[in-house]
Amino acid sequence: MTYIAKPKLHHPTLQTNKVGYTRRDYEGKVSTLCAGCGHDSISAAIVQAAWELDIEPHKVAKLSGIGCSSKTPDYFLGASHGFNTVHGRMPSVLTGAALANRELLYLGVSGDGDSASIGLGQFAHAMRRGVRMVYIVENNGVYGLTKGQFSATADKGSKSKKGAVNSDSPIDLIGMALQLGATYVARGFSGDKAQLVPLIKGAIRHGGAAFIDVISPCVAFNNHAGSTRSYDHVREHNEAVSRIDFIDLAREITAEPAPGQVIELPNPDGSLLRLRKLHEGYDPTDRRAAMNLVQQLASEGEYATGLLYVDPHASDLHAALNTVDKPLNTLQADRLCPGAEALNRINAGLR
Ligand SMILES: Cc1ncc(C[n+]2csc(CCOP(=O)(O)OP(=O)(O)O)c2C)c(N)n1
Ligand code: SF4
Ligand SMILES: [Mg+2]
Repeated sequence: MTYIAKPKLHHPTLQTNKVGYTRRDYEGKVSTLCAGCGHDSISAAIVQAAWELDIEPHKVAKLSGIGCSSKTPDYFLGASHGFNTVHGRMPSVLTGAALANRELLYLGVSGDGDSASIGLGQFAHAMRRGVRMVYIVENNGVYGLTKGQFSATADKGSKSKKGAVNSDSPIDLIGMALQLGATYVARGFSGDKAQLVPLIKGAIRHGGAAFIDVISPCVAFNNHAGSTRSYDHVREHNEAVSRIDFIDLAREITAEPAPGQVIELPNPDGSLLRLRKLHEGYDPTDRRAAMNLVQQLASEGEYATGLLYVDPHASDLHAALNTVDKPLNTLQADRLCPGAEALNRINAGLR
């Protein structure tokens, strides 16, 4: 409950990370979501990833839309910047913020209703423009906040809690992100934290648009037999294509996994993604192969999870627009005003 304040006192022996924070410093308010909601597990994974990566909380901006999922930024990274936008509009507000200040880490949190219905256009343009962000959709197949209507990602033929059958074809945000040019595309499951934390860490260190679709069961409205987003169904149909290890800059690489089944991909900052391939011959740097595999597994009723595609040389919107290398609010008059001579030249060029 948000009115219950978390105790501020920490045990003096709590472990701190390299920037001096304990894991608790990355938490937010007490969650108001239903007990057992998958979204709370995703918040916990974000807390874990940010703490382990030694991210300074004041250097993060978390933005969301409207929905139970979009409420979650209140429950993690309490000392970070936050903005709760209008339903489906997180990507455009985030794009503006990211262009104004390129030094923050941008976390966009959304729901399947927020991103696959009202915000579908916004989602598409953020992906195709390569806005550098971690875009997480907490995908439960329903509009949880408005009491369980099917969302646009609900599978055709799946049943609502009251027994209604969904007659519409689902939108697969993973397939769309791949097609639209996202450079880091992953799917996780809120019930598999061991897989989700490294997926989030890899996305944080990625140099472009990173999209993670996290299947996150809604225990209130979509956790029954006949639902394809229930904990039981997802556990039975979860097909991991890879196991990902995230190796930070200074971490020593210890046990060597078997060669042939391992791919090592460097991030722009020198940290490393190490993927154990679980699918024979699968190449996570081949966009078309990723699209084929995702579709093939979907036609068999399986969810492909893990890091599905990554472009280790991704660039972002700032590079495409050749923007200034400093946050706009730090620019002084000498950089903001080019002077009369330069203005005259520009004006002359437009005549
Ligand atoms: C412009 C607008 N239209 C509709 C709504 C009503 N509404 C609130 S949340 C929501 C859907 C939320 O679903 P999702 O994004 O999947 O989040 P969840 O609650 O399932 O996590 C809707 C339709 C709204 N708040 N604003
Ligand atoms: S209604 Fe569903 S999505 Fe919303 S908090 Fe409850 S379990 Fe989670
Ligand atoms: Mg939803």
